Amino acid sequence: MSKTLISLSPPEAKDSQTAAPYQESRRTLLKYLGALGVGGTLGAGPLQALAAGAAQVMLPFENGERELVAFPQKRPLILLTSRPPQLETPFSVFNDGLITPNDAFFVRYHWSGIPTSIDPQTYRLRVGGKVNTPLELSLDELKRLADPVDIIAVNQCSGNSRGHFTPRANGGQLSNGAMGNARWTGVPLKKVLEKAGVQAGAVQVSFNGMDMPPIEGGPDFMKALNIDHALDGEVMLAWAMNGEDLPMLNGYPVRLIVPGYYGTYWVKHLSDIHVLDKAFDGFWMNTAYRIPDNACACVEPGTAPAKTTPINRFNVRSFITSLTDGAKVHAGRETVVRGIAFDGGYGIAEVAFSSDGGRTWNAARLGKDLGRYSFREWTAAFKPPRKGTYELKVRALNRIGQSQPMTGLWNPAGYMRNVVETTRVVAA
Ligand SMILES: Nc1nc2c(c(=O)[nH]1)N[C@H]1C(S)=C(S)[C@@H](COP(=O)(O)O)O[C@H]1N2
Ligand SMILES: [Mo]
Repeated sequence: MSKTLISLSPPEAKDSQTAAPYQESRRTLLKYLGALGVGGTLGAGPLQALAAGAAQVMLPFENGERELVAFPQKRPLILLTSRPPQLETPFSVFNDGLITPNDAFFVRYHWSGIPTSIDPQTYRLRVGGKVNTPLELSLDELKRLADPVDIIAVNQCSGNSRGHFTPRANGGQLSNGAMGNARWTGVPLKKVLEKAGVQAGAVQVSFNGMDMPPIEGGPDFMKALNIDHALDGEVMLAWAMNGEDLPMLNGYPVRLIVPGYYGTYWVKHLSDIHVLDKAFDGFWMNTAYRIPDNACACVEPGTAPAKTTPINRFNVRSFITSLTDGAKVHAGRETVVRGIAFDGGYGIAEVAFSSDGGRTWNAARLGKDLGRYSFREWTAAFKPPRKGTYELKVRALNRIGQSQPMTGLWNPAGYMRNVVETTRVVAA
């Protein structure tokens, strides 16, 4: 299976952006598999190698066996589907640093008709609809349209952690790796829309990328934002991620960045921006990516919501990254536990840590503030007084008082999971 996957979509155009990385990544995979050796241990979060030498992992839920596969420009990542590519970041990566490396960043697509080589010379971004001057911008023109801006922001899939829902929710059975934090460089969408001149009566702006459904009649992946959101100065058209061109699979050459909002809005390979005088009514806004329209975005497990609304901002989440389930610690000795927290852009105010299953909580120490859309590091001292099993929990609070539920909330699509996570460790 891996063989088919890594040879997926070989580059056609020699001068394209993708040619070298495609070859490079084949070598990387071979190197990686070699390095794994017998009994290949990944040291990878809650993941354990399944079989000797096999690049496989076991996610902590039923049917959680997955292959690790290296796609172009990517290190081996957890394979959910190959057509379209859907790759999850091994959780251990989140303990390596607050910024998720480009080659470890998760990948999500809806249709298999993805671009495999894009010529930056002929690429054009079209801006049309209710504007005074429709635009057709080359990549260079876009880069020179305004002073470039940088933002560190988390991109998280609506279905991140879906595999952990009880009862199980339909959709890609992901663990906690469909998220990542990167520094994005580009220009504010506002500047582009101003250049085109938004006409009075504009209501929404729709976004389309270069990928296409492989079957006729399949709804093209398109998203929309309200006009005031599109003009807020923060929504951005990015061409760089952590100081490099966007990887092909993360939206080369340009993608939308919608800070604090679920990844579904972060349209990749952006080709068309359309200003509308009414709400966009495409499938991916009107039917898919909707949540129960109530305060918890949840319903009684197994039931359907009476009313839904488009998914929007992240809720609050936090994770322990330095210890994985089943890890061993020393009784009577202090361990510094570390992790990450984030929310939809209000900023993390507090992180609380418990080593007794949530009976008592202590404030964790917050790390450097990289901006309110970024992962925030936290650390907490943990000194298990005696031998035995300890249930570690972490709970974050944002600046507007939102926190995380102690038991998981449920919705039919398995979106927005943000239960207080539990890590069991053994002191010996
Ligand atoms: N063109 C295009 N953009 C897209 C999608 C897609 O299918 N096609 N999927 C969206 C979804 S649901 C998510 S979660 C993010 C994932 O971004 P990533 O693949 O860079 O991690 O891309 C978004 N942008
Ligand atoms: Mo997503």
